[in-house]
Amino acid sequence: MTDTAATPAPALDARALADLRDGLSRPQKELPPKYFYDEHGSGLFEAITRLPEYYLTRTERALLGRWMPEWIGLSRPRALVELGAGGAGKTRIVLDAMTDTVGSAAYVPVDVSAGFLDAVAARLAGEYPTVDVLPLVADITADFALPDNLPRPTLHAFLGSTIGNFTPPEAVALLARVRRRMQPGDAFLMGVDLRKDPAVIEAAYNDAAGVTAEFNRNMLRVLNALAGADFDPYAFDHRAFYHRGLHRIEMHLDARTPQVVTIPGVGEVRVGAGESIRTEISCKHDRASVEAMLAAAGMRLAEWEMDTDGLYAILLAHGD
Ligand code: AVJ
Repeated sequence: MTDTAATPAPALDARALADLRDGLSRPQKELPPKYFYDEHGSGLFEAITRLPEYYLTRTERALLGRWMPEWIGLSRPRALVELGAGGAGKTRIVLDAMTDTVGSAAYVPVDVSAGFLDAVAARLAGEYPTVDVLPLVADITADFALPDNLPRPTLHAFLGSTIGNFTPPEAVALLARVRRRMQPGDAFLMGVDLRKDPAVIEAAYNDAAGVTAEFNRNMLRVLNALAGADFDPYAFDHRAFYHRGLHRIEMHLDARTPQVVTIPGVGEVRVGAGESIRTEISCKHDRASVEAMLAAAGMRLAEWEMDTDGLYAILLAHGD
C-alpha cells in the first residue's frame, strides 16, 4: 500500500471554474442545472417525480407504456442509447418492449456521473440477462463516440423533458449531435413537456411540500462541496415562475440579504439583497416548436402522441 499525503484531485476543472465565473458575472447571474444532482439532489429529484403537482414523470411513463410496444414493433431497434441515464423506471419500459420484440439488445446509458452510471448499469444488467449493458461516461452536450459495432438499428432516447433545460438554439445543437450519431434506419425517441395553463406549470415547480425549494437550494450545497464555496443555502429563497414570452419555467434563488460568497478559483461573488441567481430553465414546447427544432437538426417527426389532457408528448423521429 502506498502511503501518500491526501491530495484530493480538484472536483472542478479549470473549464468548470471558468464557466461558473462566467455565469456569475452576468447581469442575471446563472448557475448550470447539472449542479443539482449529487446523491442528495438526485434523491430530491426522485421525490419531485412523485409529487402530486409534478405531472411530467407519471404522464411520460403512461405514454411510454401505451406506445412503446407499437413503436418498437415498427422500428425493431437492437440497441438503446439513452442520453442522461435517469431513473431506470422509464428505461425499463423501453427495454421490456425491445427484449419482447427482438430478444437480445444492447443498452448504452450515457451520463457525466460515473458513479451513478455504474449503479444504473449494474442494476439493469442484473435484471436483463439478454441485454448487453455498455455504460458510457460523457457529457451529453458535447460530442462523444458510440461504441463500435453497436447492433443496429439503434434507438437514441432523450426522455424526461430534459430537452427543456436548453434554449431552442442549444436544443437544436444537441439534437444535431444526436443526428450525427444516427445511422440509416436509426430512430430518436424524446419526451417533452407541453405549453399549457401557466398555473398548472407553475404549481409543478412550486410544490406545497417544498421539495422543489430544497432541490433548488441543494445546488448551493453541491457547490460548497465540489468547489469549496461558502454559500449559505438558507440565505436564499426558492422562486419559480413561467415566462410567457419565452415559454419556460425559470428557477431562481433570491438572496434575502446581501451575500458575499467566496468560491476558490472563481473569486468573490456579491449578491445583493433581493438579487437572484437563475439555476434552471425548463422550456415548454408544442408540436410546431418541436418539429422546427427537429428540422433544424436534420430530423423529421414520425410519431407524436400526447396524453388526453395534452400535458405531455412523446415522439419518434428519423433522420432525413
Ligand atoms: C429533469 C430538467 C426535466 O425541468 O422539470 C424538476 C428538473 N427542476 N423540478 C424539469 C426539475 C425542478 C426537470 N428536468
